[in-house]
Amino acid sequence: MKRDGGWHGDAWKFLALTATCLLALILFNVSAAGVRAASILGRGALEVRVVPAPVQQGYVVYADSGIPAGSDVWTWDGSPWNLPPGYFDGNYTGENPPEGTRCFKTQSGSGSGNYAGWGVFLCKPSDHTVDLSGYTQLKFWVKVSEDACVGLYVQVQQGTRTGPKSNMLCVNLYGWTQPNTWQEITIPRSEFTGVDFTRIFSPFMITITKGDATFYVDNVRWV
Ligand SMILES: [Ca+2]
Repeated sequence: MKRDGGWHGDAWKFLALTATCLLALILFNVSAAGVRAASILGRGALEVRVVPAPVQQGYVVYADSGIPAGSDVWTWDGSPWNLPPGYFDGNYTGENPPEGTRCFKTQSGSGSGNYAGWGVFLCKPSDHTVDLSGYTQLKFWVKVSEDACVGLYVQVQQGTRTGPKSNMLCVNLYGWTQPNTWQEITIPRSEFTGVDFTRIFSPFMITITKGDATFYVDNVRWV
């Protein structure tokens, strides 16, 4: 019994010593890392910045990174009908946009029947198309007043600049719930009718059908 007890006692001592050594080693390494971090940061705390994995954005139509290669932004307003022109700024830095630092600001001129809109068109060096049939949703952010929201429509166009346009989809039916704040809009591709999504010339057009109205758009993409 005594001998057994002694053997067990030695074993426990050995195990305890080993555990103590391991703990000391771990503490030393943690402490060393802490000292290194502290000397790098000039602080007493170790700070680790966690960066999320890049999100696959899909087909980006408009973002801080730009518009698709071979495309251009076209705008329209009531000026051909002698109505006051609209105002457009595709690099607007106000309004604290949800993506990056820039968004697209549009203001329609005054007058009943006035309107203002813009879109992205695959027109360089000549009209061409993109196959968007592999994407299921159009997503973008919008900021607009309540009265203007009911007159804000999205469309796409097929083929060429003279090709057929889809139906007009009103933004307020697809996720818009609050005025004058950034709202993410999601429109299922199946909501668009009248165009062949394997041959899209304009992947995004947006128009306010109202005078004296302002709206902002950001991060337009097909996902
Ligand atoms: Ca942006």
